Amino acid sequence: YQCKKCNVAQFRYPDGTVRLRNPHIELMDQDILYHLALGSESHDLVEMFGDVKFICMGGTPKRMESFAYYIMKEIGHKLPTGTTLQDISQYSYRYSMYKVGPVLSVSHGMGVPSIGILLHEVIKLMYHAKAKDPIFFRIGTCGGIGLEGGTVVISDDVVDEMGNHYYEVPMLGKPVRRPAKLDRRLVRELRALADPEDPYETTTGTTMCANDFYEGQGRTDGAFCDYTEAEKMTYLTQLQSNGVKNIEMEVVPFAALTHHAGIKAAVVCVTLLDRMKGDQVCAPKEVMNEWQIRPQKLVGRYIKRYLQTK
Ligand code: R2B
Ligand code: URA
Repeated sequence: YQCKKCNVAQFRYPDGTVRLRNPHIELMDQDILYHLALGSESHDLVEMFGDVKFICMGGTPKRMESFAYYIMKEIGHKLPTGTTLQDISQYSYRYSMYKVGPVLSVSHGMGVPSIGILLHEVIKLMYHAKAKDPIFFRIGTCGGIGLEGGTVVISDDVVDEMGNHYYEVPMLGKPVRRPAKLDRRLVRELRALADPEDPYETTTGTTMCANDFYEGQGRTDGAFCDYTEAEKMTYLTQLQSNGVKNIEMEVVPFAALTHHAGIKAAVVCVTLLDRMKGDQVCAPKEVMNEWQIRPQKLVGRYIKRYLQTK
């Protein structure tokens, strides 16, 4: 059933472990998580990942490595002496994955297909590992609409470029739609963790997921452009009046596939620019690096609180 309060489909086993909506998996001799360089027979997934509680995803391997080190410091996790963090999925040459106690930090690449593949495999990983009530976060970057660069946006609703609230995947030649919904309670909890002393704004709103960075986001600085600056501004203004606060490229499958699996999930992104003022991402590297830590701090605070109250 679907929880009225939090929006999430309750599709887990009573002990909180992840159930798969796929009868084939348990009939297979082994399940190879190809893009993670892991397998249900080649690895003891329960031993390796059974204690995972938080899966944090973001676009780049480097950012997810630094998040792993950041969260290690925050939760006071110690590595065995003489060891460093290892990229568990190193030999997939696709995604990077780091584990720090109950936290997994995984890169998802850019765009819908890339995060879609990762979600299939990470959800199966949680199933094989028998992890209990895992919570998924996407900590990312985005373009803001009427928001200064460096603003943190917690997504409370999700749309695609056509204004749809679902993820549509062609299966066997037919389109299948899955509702793209995020956990409302988690949005409130994250928002409450924003520090009023922070020298930047943390807000909530609708996030639009685009399939392209340039024309798909109404930019005029791509290799091609068939509309005018005025038409672009009309479009962005329209989005703004529909409650869209930011544009990125993964939120629809992220919300839809976690919801379909009955997994609590949230998306926290920092704006790299205000799209009402321009298209080019031109903030200096150091400034951008500081901005990218902001969603990590908020999610880090959530994880820390959660572990302290347990
Ligand atoms: C935000 O940034 C990337 C594009 O630059 C994309 O992955 C996203 O969602
Ligand atoms: N990521 C996006 O998808 N769009 C932006 O404008 C900035 C980052």
